[in-house]
Order: sequence, then structure tokens, then C-alpha cells
Amino acid sequence: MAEIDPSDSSVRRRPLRLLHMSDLHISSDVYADEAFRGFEAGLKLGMENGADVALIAGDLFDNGRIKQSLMDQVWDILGDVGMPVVVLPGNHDTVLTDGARLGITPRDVTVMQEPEGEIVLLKEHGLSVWGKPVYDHHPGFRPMAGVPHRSDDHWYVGMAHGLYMDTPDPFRASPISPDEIAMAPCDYVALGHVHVFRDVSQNGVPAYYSGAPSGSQTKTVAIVDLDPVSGVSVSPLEIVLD
Ligand SMILES: [Mn+2]
Repeated sequence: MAEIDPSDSSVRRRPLRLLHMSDLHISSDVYADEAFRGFEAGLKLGMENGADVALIAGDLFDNGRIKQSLMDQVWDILGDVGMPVVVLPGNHDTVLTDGARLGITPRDVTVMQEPEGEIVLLKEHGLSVWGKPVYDHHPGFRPMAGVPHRSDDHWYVGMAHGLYMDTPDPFRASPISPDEIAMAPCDYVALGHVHVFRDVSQNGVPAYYSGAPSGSQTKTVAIVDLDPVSGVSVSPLEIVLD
């Protein structure tokens, strides 16, 4: 029988399935009803597929005019999904970066707040999630700059809400470069801001936009499997709203 090498961190990791969603835009002026149904449908797909953790990579809410009762309803729903939820505020989530509006969220729902970035540790799932909320959506804000080194043997997922560009454009806000993804010390990078499922992996670092579950022609969320043996695999799941 093979000895287990205690220095090999992979042996301590268990398979983990993530629901990765972004750009829900709840309370959108343009498609409020569809946005809410896409949110519910995305969570339902995650639950049906046995996701262990849900990641929302920005733009959960569309704008600061959202009614408190609707925000409360969203927290109630997220608090009842039966898995931890990590929310990274995107450029539309001004209600999440405004402490006065955020209020108290359910126990299993964490909204990242730290402007310089923070790590959310989900110990029972063997998962650490890093993200830097969008406080200032402008070209000088780099959502993937300064991802801290891995500090434990958990799965390590980065979240970022911004615009991946192959070639830099100094006028576009919240840019993400290929190098920033290539150098991220992460097992997976969950991106938001682009409303279409897209693989922007670099240098063996898997990085994907999940797509949005509403508002676009093809509506998707992503299921991400982290497996200590077979590695990381990502599947878009299409949302069909009737
Ligand atoms: Mn956005």
C-alpha cells in the first residue's frame, strides 16, 4: 500500500463542488422580474447539482434604489440554500459596500467588505476564498492585484469582478490582465462582470466568467468541480426561463 506523504497538501483536500454565479442584477430597471427569476433558477440548479458552496462574483444587485424588503427577501433565500454563500460586491453593488444599507446578513452568507481584499475561510469545506470588493470602478482599480499567497492547505479560490483584456486599455475600468491570472496562486478564479460564460484561464490557472442567469441571450451559471485527483473542471449550466 502506498504511503501517504504528509507534505503533499493535495491528499488532505476533498472533492468540492462550487456553484459560481455572477451579474444577477436583482432590481434591474430593465428586467427586474427576469433578474429575480434568474437568481432563483441559478440557485436551484446549484442545489440540484449538489453544490457545496455558492460564490456570487459581483453585481448581485443592480442599483442603490432597491427596496429594503427585496434585499431582505434575497438574504432570506440565500440563507436557506443549505450551503455557505460568499458574495463579492461588484460595481453595481453599492448597497453592499455601503455599511448602512448592508444590515445583518444570514449566518451562512458572507459579504466581502475589505477594500484591500480579504480571505473568507470555510474550514468545514476545506476552502479559502479571496476577493477584493469594487469600491471605485475606474481604470486604476485592479480587482486581481495583490492576491495573497496560499496560507493553508485548503482549496484556494480567487474571486474578482472586472474586465479581462488580452491587451491593456487604459480607459477601461477594473481591468484584469492575463499575467494577473497566470500568477494568481489559486486553484480557481471565479470572475464576474462579463455576462457571458467565458474561459480566460492562463498558465494552468483555471479562470472563468460564469455568465449571467438573466438579461442576456444565453443565460448561465457555472458548476466548478475541484478534485484532488482529476483537477478542476468547469461546466456552464444554461438557465431556461419561461
Ligand atoms: Mn459589473
